[in-house]
Amino acid sequence: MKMQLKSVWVFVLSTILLGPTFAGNNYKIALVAKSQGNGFFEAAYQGAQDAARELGNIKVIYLGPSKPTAEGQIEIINSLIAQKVSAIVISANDPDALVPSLKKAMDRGIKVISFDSGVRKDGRMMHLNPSSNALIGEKLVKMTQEAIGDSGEIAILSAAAQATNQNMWIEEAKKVLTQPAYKNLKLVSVVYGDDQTDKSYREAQSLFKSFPNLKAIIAPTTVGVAAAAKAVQDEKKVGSIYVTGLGLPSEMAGHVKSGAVKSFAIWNPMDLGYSSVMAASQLLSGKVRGKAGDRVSLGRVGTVTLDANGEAAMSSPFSYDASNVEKFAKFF
Ligand code: RAM
Repeated sequence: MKMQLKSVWVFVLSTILLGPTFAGNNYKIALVAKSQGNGFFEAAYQGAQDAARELGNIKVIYLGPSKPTAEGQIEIINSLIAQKVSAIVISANDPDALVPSLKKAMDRGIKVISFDSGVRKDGRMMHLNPSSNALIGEKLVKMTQEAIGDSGEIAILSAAAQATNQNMWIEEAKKVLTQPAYKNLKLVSVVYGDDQTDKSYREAQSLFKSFPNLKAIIAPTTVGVAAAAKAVQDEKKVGSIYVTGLGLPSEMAGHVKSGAVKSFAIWNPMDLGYSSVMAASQLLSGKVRGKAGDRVSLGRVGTVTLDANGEAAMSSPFSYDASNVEKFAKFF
């Protein structure tokens, strides 16, 4: 009896001193994608599960609306508040529209972090960018120049019109295009495929019709870049129109082989999901509060420091071409 009482006290004391992590409580973290059926987020979910296994005290649930809309995500957020999840890790379809519901979540003690596509500063505790936005913008323009040379008409095929990440990258790419080295690359149109394969494909076809001299499509979305490359192949435009952008090696290998794509880039989406859950767990333990200067450990990926906007970037974009695409296609 004496022994039993002692162990009860040890348990109570360790709970008070060490917090819920060591008291055996499980945290439920919701990973919310822009939409379902997108291989990028499925890969991020795999990484998120790796982080949960490594941490041991976390369960990750994966959700996303059927279409990449803010309304769909708001419904999901409201149900996560009702379920009393511990944290929401979300890639936003709109920087502003989710803020009221995410604020409500934070008021109820739920930790909120955006990853991939950001939420406005007051609607989350921190944001994890995959990479530096400026670097991504530069990479997109450089890959275009490598494909078509110094001059020609180019168009951008984006995801949803309100997507925070694509809009930032487009803004950065436009800045790069004003540099003297790129002055003859003429951006003629920006269109939106909403991260839907069919719509992206049709938007690419309309670009071919509207701009007969088009030489390149930049698609900073894994869904859009694969759909545009397929349209180039189907319409027998390989060699006259090149597609580049951000893609998954597993979805792009065939398009590199066909010649529709010379090169494209991406970061590791599994690492991004892993890092986001690692960051969420630091918010849950109280080690990170989302303040400028906070150092956030991303486990095997490294450590990042939050800037004045409560943001950090995970790594650099990596590019793929015929020399390495097959090798990475096995992973994501
Ligand atoms: C799509 C999504 C995602 C983006 C990638 C590059 O899968 O729009 O948010 O990061 O493309």
